[in-house]
Amino acid sequence: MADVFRVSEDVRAALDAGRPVVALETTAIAHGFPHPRSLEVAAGLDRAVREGGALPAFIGVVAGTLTVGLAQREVERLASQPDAMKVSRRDLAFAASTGQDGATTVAATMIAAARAGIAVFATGGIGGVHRGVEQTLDVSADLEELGRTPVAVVCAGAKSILDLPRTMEYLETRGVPVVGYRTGVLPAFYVRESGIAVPHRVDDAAAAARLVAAQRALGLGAGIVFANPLPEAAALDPERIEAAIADALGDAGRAGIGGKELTPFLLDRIAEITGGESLAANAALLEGNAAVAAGIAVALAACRR
Ligand code: PSU
Ligand code: MN
Repeated sequence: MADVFRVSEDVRAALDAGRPVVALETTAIAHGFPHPRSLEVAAGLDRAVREGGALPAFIGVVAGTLTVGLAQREVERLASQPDAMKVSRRDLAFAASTGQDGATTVAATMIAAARAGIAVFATGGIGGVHRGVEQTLDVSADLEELGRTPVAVVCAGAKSILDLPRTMEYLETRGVPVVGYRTGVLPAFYVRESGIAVPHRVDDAAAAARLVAAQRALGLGAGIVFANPLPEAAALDPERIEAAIADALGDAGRAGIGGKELTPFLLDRIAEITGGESLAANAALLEGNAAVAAGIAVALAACRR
């Protein structure tokens, strides 16, 4: 069996030297965008992190090895496989033992980042409590991971394909700080405001880094959600997107989609219904989050020095 875990040399060297590193996931790329758009999005994320002064560390599973700091050809390999396994916590050992390729979710990416010693991670939106949870018990493993793994996750909130009030309740129960980045309201991915207040707010990278440092110094064990609204210019019309989400949820129900297939199914349908507008918003918010994460990683490296 190949090694189950590997950190690339450049990421290892940066971490050992105390230089800023930002983890990036691969599910949002491989399953969130059609090829070859996925390649452009990955390149844009890489650039945004570097321009922010940090080293990007894409995370994914390559031939069974959970890898932190994928080489460009490995990112391209995952981004070219829309049917690569979607790997969350429960799938990691199976992917390793069978030598498969896999794109890691927020949960699996947090696990790898924490193990490598990376404190800051940028994604698009976290998973959450699904609408209809009373029937399905569908709660993303991302929320459990946030409750137990000390990695700060910069995201654009969560999509309203989810039950956002219940997602916030769950995060509170699991002791996860949800922190608005320059906002007091939880963003809802394609739109800047969900109408739900967040318990905490920071207004710059230095304040965010102090919070990360305090959370770690207290040994609380949980992650942190930094919720960063997407750029104004990229935001979609709230009524249109809600209608698209309602249609997509209806289609999923009729098609009997559930489990790990549900999130990618909904994202695909929303992209179709909005004629690709949702993909443009998704790409813009990923880049915005990568830039904010880089700023936090740089400030964190400075406050550790
Ligand atoms: N939400 C998005 N875009 C995504 C995902 C979630 O808006 O790409 C992906 C992330 O990788 C997240 C995963 O970790 O889906 C959650 O899947 P599930 O709901 O099956 O736990
Ligand atoms: Mn689920």
